[in-house]
Amino acid sequence: MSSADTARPTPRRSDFPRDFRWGCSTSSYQIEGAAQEDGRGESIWDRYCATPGRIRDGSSGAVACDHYHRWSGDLDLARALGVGAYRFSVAWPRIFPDGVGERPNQAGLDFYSRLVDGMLERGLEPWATLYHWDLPQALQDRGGWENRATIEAFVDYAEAMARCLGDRVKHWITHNEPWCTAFLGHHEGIHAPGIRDYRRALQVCHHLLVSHGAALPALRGWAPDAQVGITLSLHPIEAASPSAADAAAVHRHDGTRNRWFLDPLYGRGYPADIVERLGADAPVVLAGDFETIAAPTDFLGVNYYFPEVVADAPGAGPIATRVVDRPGVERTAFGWEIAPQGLVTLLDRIRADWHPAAIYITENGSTFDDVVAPDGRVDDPKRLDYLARHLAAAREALAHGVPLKGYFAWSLLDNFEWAEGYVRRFGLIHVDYATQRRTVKASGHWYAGFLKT
Ligand code: IFM
Repeated sequence: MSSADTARPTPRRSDFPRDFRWGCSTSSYQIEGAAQEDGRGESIWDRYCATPGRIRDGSSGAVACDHYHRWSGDLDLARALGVGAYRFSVAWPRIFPDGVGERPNQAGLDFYSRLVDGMLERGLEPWATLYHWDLPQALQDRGGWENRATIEAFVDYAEAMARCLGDRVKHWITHNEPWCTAFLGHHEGIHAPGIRDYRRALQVCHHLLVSHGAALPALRGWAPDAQVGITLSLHPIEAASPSAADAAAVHRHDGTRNRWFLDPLYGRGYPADIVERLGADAPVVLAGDFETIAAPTDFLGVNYYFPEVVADAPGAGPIATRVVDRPGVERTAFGWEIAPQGLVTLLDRIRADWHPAAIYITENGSTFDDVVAPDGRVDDPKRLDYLARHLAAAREALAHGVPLKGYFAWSLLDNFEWAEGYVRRFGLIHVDYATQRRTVKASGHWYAGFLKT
């Protein structure tokens, strides 16, 4: 048992290097709303949400936190928490409503320009993510990420953003969690665009990775002094039992969850054991693709939420593994296991196996059923505890020599949690969606206090 897993550790900011980045993350579709304003085009999430039964509460991001109109107050709140960095994403359909075009939509560029200026005025370092899942529907109509032409469209979009913001944004993330786009969106079908086909998901995944590398020259060209990376959702994978079959299942599962992304990004191509297993389902890879994917980056963004425990499951899906619930462990309201020590395991392993120059935790957070008390306060002891324990885990990883350079809490605000709608609240700040009133939760006050120490 390490300090991260004991009751509630008391990490202090002074335990971390002085230049460690402290921030909060959000994403465009989850907070902005204003889905039809200033020339924004339709995104795949607008279309997906309009299909009955897709979203648990039947909602959409059409209004969300109305951040498009309330961004200034939201940045004030971020500043008041004491974070030094703010990670946001750009809605591609605000920039190219049809996905492509000769000229970007000026009103869309202006919005992000104002937003970035607002951050800089408040001493918040802007961290821009280019793709956090809101693909223009017009591109989906032409095959979406399955169509190789979307890579080129992404590069043009990346260039438009870097031309516009490259003088002020010094940290760029090409993609957020390509695993989710590819496999939740095209295999499990529980995210937009709602396709269920493993082979197609693998091809989508390949195009996402190629587009990441293909966009780097444009970003570096227009923002030469910027740091550029990609954010992955990664998990430590554990065996459900000591059996050899479960150990082999762990290796396969890790092969699709973690190695499938990290190996090509760090110059090794796709893992041979998985390619062999996929056979004819393996993606079409063109000459030069692996060189493109492996273009050097400045940092790796890691989103950590939970470990996965897997068992061998012959016949269950393409890699014959089954995720099982470890009994008797603490969980968030989403059912995700709370395992701060998993963060240490994961970071140690990334350092040992892929040696990134710098790692940022670009998301980490939890959802609980928060309520506003009659006195107007939101007491969320479990989220506070989660945060303190994960910061202690980050401290432990640093002590092991992991090149961890920053931590971004997910999320600044409660927001639209994709297929779960507004049922799940991940914010350090509570949002009353009927009134758009913001209330800093106890966990937010705790984070602010931590940042002041
Ligand atoms: O809300 C999401 C976010 O968009 C991507 N990472 C995980 C979060 C919680 O599910």
